[in-house]
Amino acid sequence: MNEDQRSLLLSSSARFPPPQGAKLSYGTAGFRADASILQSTVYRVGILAALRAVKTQSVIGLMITASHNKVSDNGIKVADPSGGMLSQDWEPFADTLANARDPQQLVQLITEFVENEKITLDGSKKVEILLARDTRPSGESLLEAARQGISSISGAVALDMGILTTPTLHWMVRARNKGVKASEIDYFEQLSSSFRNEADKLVVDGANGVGGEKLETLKKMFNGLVIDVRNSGKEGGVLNEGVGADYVQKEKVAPSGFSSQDVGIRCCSLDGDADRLVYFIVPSTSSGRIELVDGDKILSLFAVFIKEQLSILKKKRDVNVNDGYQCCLGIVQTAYANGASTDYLKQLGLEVIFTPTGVKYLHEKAAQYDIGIYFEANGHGTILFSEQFLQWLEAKIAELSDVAKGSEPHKAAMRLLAVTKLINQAVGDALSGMLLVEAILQHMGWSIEKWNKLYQDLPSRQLKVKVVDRTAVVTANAETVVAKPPGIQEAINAETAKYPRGRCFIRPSGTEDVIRVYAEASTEHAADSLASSVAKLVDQKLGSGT
Ligand code: NG1
Ligand code: ZN
Repeated sequence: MNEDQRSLLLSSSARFPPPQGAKLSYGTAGFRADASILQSTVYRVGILAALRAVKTQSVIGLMITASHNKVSDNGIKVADPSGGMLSQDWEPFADTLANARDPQQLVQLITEFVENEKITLDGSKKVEILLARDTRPSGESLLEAARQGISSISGAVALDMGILTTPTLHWMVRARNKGVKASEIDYFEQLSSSFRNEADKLVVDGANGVGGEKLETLKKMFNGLVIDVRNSGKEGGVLNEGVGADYVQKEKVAPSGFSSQDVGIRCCSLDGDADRLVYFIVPSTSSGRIELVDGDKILSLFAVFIKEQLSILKKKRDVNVNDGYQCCLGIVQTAYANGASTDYLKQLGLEVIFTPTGVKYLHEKAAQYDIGIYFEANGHGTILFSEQFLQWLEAKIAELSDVAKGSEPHKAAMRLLAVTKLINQAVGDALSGMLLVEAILQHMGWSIEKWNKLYQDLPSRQLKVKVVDRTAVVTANAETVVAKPPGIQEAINAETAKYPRGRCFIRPSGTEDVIRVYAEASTEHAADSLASSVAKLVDQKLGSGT
């Protein structure tokens, strides 16, 4: 590192002292904390993003958001050149950088890292970092901190994309690196042009965040589907408070702004940065619980649809389309997937794989298939198509358009092509996922009730427990068992064995300072009781005793 670069870093970092006594970690989805302590972290992630851009000689993205968390929180995550999450082998560097004590140590760490990674910092090549933020009030000043981090690396240029949904930023990074049109309007056009729907109605809870606002623009770009956006943030409600996908999924109640007048209408909720989506059915009485149609059911709907199109394509009826190509379809879930969904998918003959929580793991796994469908129960997920599959599909369409235009296999191939265009290939995206759900329901002629009856969820309950040190809990087997501290897993097993169809696991959250407890059993009462007895157990063994 030359002297100019060194002094640039020393002087800028002196303006961003780290918070005292806070240990920061990149976690499940980037850094997250109370916005008031994030300036230094965000500045440092700006540096990291610039280094990543120089290393890969590609466009990198930085998103400032705390997703479904409360409005006073914020966070930052990095989008890699593919549009996916930051490569996991750079996460340890993100952690050490964020926790560096002072400018000298920070520069020392960067010097060592660039040497190891063989990154040349002479500013000879310009690299771009796209910056965006959600609607949180702290976003603007944090974005400025990120910009200052970026400009501390010579040759790195920050481009402010303004307020965007998280998936839009990821999509833009991917598009820019592919050299195709990459503005927000291009994103809206890609979604709207691949979407067909006849007159129908959908009510969307925008979580008082960026998604509702963007949907108002997007919905003007297509005909047919009538979308009523509630909680768009303009009515004065607070982000994620009593609204949004996380609230609806965890509490299993209707978000504010919904009432018994919405009975019989399809409703869905986005989260604060519009990368999660859940549907729900409003109960006819005000005290009743909603019928939740969660990420697992969205996944199941997508899986059924894709499987059907593939099997139409394989049939030899109208034309010989069976060229021996075996499309490998994989379904990726986490331990939070409702047991009934996994049973259902397996019973369809599908291959179901589990990864730890966090879309970075699910995405990575799904990318190993020709078609990989992944979803977290909370509604974060997408469908990935391999290059090989896309080439095969295009060749198939060309062939069928010649010899069997308008045949069932031709139509099935065209439907699959439309899905590849509509669904976000970079990351889970509530807006594109929602349009795909709408298109599939229309194609199948299904109501939300019919869709919801694909299988019946097992009752489940999620709780969180504050502990002294959440890192004391180490899990194994895709987070389904506790490896450390000793004795806890045995105690969980003993509790679980008391309940028919009981299943229970605990894990440290990657985004909050808590241990999460998940329990499932044959009745609501049993799921509640299993969750609370395990939560008590965790509190006894690991809590502060207060
Ligand atoms: P943590 O806090 O690690 O459980 C939560 C979600 C994840 C994922 C991340 C990122 C649950 C149980 N966990 O992670 O699935 O969405 O936030 O937003 O919903
Ligand atoms: Zn989110």
